[in-house]
Amino acid sequence: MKRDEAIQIVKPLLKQERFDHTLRVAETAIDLAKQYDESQEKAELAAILHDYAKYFPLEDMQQTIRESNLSKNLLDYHHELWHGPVASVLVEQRHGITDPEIQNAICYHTTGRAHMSRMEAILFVADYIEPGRSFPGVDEVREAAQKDLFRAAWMALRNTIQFLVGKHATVYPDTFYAYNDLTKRLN
Ligand code: DGI
Ligand code: FE
Ligand code: FE
Ligand code: FE
Repeated sequence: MKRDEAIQIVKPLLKQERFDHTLRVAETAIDLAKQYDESQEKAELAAILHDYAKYFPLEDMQQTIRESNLSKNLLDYHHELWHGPVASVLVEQRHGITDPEIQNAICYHTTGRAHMSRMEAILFVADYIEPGRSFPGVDEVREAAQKDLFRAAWMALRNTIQFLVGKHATVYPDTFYAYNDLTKRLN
C-alpha cells in the first residue's frame, strides 16, 4: 500500500486533530527510520495507520479482540489500550496489510512489549515525541531519540508508568515487560 492510499483510508476515521497528530507521527517515524536504518516506507505506513481504530465503538473493538488471536486480557484493562491491537487485525482484514513489521508496530504502539523490534520502538517513540506532544519530560525523550532509540523508548515507558501510577491507574503487563526488558538491555 502507498502512503496516499493509507492517508485516504484513515482521514475519514479520525477527527481533524487526530489526523494532524497522525501526519506528525509519520514525519517523526520517517526521521527515526532514516536515523536507525529501518525502512522509511514501512515506518511511514505503520504511523499513518497506527490510530486507525482510535474512535471505533467499544463494542466493535471488544468483538474484534474476542474473535481474533489478540490477547484476551486486553479486555480486563483500559479500553484506551485496545485501538492498536484492533487496528493491527483490521488493517489486514479490511486492507490487506500483512507485513508483520507494520502490524506489530501498530499493535504495540500504546503498550510496548518485551523484546521490541527497532520498527516497534520507532513507532512507539514517534507517537510519544511528535512535535505536537507536550507531556512533562518529552523534551528529554526527544533528545534521547537523537542518540539512542531504545533509551528513548525506555524513558517514555518510565514516564508513562509513573504517570499511570500517579493517578492510581492500572498498568498493562506488557508495559511493565517492555520497561523491565529495556532496563536490562540498556545496562
Ligand atoms: O493514541 P494516542 O493518544 O496517540 O497515544 P497512545 O496510543 O500511546 O495512547 C496512550 C494513552 O494510553 C496514554 O496517555 C496512557 C494510556 N494508558 C492507559 N493505560 C495504559 C496506557 N498506556 C500504557 N503504555 N500502558 C497502560 O497500561
Ligand atoms: Fe494510539
Ligand atoms: Fe504512545
Ligand atoms: Fe497516536
